[in-house]
Amino acid sequence: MDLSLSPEQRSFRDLARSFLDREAVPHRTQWDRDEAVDLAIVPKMGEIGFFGLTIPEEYGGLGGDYVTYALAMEELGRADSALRGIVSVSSGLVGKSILFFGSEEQKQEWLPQLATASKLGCFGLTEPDTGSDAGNLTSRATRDGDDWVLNGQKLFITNGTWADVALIFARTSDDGPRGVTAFLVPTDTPGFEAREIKGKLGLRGQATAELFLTDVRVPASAVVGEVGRGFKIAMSTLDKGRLAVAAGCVGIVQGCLETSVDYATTRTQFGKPIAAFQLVQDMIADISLDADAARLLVWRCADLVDRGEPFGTAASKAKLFASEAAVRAANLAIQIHGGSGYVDEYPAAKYLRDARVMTLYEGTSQIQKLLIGRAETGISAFV
Ligand code: COS
Repeated sequence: MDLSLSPEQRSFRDLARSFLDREAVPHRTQWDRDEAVDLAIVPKMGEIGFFGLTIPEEYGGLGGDYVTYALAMEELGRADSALRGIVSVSSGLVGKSILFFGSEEQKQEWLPQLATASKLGCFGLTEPDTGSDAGNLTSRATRDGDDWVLNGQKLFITNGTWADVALIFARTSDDGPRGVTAFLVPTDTPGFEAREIKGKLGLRGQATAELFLTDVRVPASAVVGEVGRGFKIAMSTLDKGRLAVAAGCVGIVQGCLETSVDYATTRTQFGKPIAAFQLVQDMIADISLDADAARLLVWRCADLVDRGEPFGTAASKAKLFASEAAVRAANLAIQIHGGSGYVDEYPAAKYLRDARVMTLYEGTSQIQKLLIGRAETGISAFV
C-alpha cells in the first residue's frame, strides 16, 4: 500500500528492505536462538542511516522526515524487531531527548555518535516498582557541590548492557512527576552496573538489562533540560517512541501477511493449495486489513509530526491499534502455518513472541486507552 510517498521516501524504504533482507533476515533465527544479534550489524545500520534518519545534518544525521522514519521502522519490524528496538531506543528515545531538550554541548558530544551508531544509548525510566506510574519513580539524584550523585535501580532497559550512555531519570525533589530530572550518564562511570535479563519470551536478540546505580557521580552539565523537567522530557519523547513501536508493529503484520501468503499458496492439502480454502482466506484477509489500517494510523501520526501539529493522541491510537494488530496477525499466521508455525524454521512464531511485548512497553494498551479517553473527554482517569 503506497500513499503519496515521495521518490526519496520510496528509495529509503527500498534501500532499507534490501539491506535487511541481505544482512538480517537470513540470520534472525540464529540470533534469536543465541539470545544476541551479531553486533557487527549495528555500524552497518549506522552507515545506511537507520540511526541518523531524523537527526539534523548539522549533528551528523540525515535530517529526514518522520514518514521516512516510520517506513524504516516498519522495515526493521518486518525483518527483526530486536534490531528495531536497538535503533528506536538509541537514536529515538535517547537521541531525540538530547536533540529537543539537551544543551548545545550535549548535542555536539552525543548526537553525531548516536546518529552513526558509533555509540549506543539506553533510556532509564522504568523501575522495579514504577512501570505505568512513571511519575512516581524513586531513583534519587542528590546535589553534592557542583556534582549530582545518583542512586537507584532501573528495570527492563533495552540496550542496557550495550549502551555507552544512559539517559537516567531520577528524583531531585519529592514533588511527584515535577520532581524528576533527566541525566546523561556515561555507562563507564564508577558505580554504574548493567546486568542482562535472560529468558525473555521475545526480542531475544536484544540486550535487555537491569541497571544499578550506586553513588554514580556526574557533573551539573549532565542534566538534560532543566532540573525538575525530566518527566516532561520522558513523556514527550515517549510520544515519538510510541510512533516508532507502532511502525515496527506494522512491519510485523506485513511480515505475517507475506509469510502466510507464501505458505498458503505453496502448501497443498486435499489436493489444492490451502489458500484456496475460504477459511484460510478469511484469516489472510484479516491480516491484510490490519496491515493497511495500522499503517494508515502510523502514517497519519508521522505526517502530523512532520507538519508540527500535536500528535500525542494519534501516537497512542497508532501504538494501541498496531501492537494489538501485530499480536492478532502473528497468531493467525501460526494458525495458517499449522504445525510449521510452531517451530522457528518459519518466522511466524518469532513474530508472535516479539509482538507480545509491544502491547506492554512504552505504555501498555490500557495506558494508551486512558490517554485516548482523556483526550476525548477532558477527564483524567489517572487521578
Ligand atoms: N508531553 C509533554 N508533557 C507531558 C506529556 C507529554 N506527552 N504528558 C504529560 N506531560 C506533562 C504534563 O503537562 C504535566 O506538566 P506540568 O507539571 O507542567 O503540569 C506533567 O507532565 C505531569 O503530568 P501528569 O501528572 O498529568 O501525568 P500524566 O497523567 O500525563 O501521565 C501517565 C500519566 C500514566 C499517562 C504517564 O505516567 C505514562 O505515560 N505512563 C506510562 C509510562 C510508560 O510508557 N512507561 C514505559 C516506558 S518503556 S521506555
